[in-house]
Amino acid sequence: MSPPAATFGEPSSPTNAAQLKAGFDVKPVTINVNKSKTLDELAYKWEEGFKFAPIRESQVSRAMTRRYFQDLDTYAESDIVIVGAGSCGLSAAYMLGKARPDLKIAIIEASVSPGGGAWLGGQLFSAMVMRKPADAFLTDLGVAFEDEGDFVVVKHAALFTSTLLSKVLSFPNIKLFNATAVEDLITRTSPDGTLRIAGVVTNWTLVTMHHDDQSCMDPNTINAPVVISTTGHDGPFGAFSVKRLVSMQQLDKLGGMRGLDMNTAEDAIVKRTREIVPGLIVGGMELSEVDGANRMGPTFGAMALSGVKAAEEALEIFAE
Ligand code: 48N
Repeated sequence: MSPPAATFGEPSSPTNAAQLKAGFDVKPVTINVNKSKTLDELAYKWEEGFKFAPIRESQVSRAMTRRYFQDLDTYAESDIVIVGAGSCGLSAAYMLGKARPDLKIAIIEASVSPGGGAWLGGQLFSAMVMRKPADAFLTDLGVAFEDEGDFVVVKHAALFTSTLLSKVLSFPNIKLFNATAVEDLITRTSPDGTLRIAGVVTNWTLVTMHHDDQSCMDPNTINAPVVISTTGHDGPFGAFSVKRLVSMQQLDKLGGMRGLDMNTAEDAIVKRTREIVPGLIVGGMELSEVDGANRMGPTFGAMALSGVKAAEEALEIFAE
């Protein structure tokens, strides 16, 4: 049975071209593909023959799936996996993207929308405060701020996060897999019993959230010699890797995040960002859970600079 004839208006597609050649009764469809226009050429001329270039739904599906599954294949072996695309994880990615364009970096973010807690400053207020010297990170990133002496203020936290996100996503060697959760760690144990983290175990976040009511939804994996975990302080998804280290008896217990003390918290988080176990670097507020550091509340300089430090720790491993 010959394939259904393409009715007029159906755009030609590779299938049609092949069918045409093979003599199927597919009406030749010629389309006047608009050359790209400038916005000025388009504006206010909606009635003068405005028309989107034709498309076939399968072309959209193939454009998305081909690329996604190619990315899964490419990043199945990554050099670095960053778990959590909050302000710390994205800052680490930004530093690594700049320093090592040769490294393959996968960012795994459980939420559909990356950015973690950095879309607002505090109590849903817009402005974001960063204490100096974190203004150096904003300057490097190209984010404007108001200088208030010992601290600076970005007019909207979303300006910082969207700028950082756009810079990170523009690196050709970095791939963000959002709506994807890390639900375990890949481990290797050397003959002397030393455990090394060797990658992550992933699943769609919506799947991860339903393991209690759907059985046997096995995960996927990404191998990587270095994992940077920045999953935030304890919450539904937070402090993931350090809690997993406890459950696999690599840590006795978590120190638990202490009360709010800005002056203590930010220095501690940045200074202690480090490789907790071979192959696993922890930064940002996840670290407060393992070390029992204070929380800093609505100031974000430590998140950016903890990301800078986490990147340095990773670069040292690759420099060896
Ligand atoms: O923004 P967060 O939660 O974490 P950080 O450490 O980047 O920034 C913390 C910062 O926003 C604060 O908490 C501020 C400074 N307040 C401090 C205070 O005292 O209150 O981002 C963590 C990201 C989120 O986007 C999560 O969705 C994601 O990590 N995530 C995961 N992604 C993948 N797999 C997981 N298992 C996972 N767990 C969390």
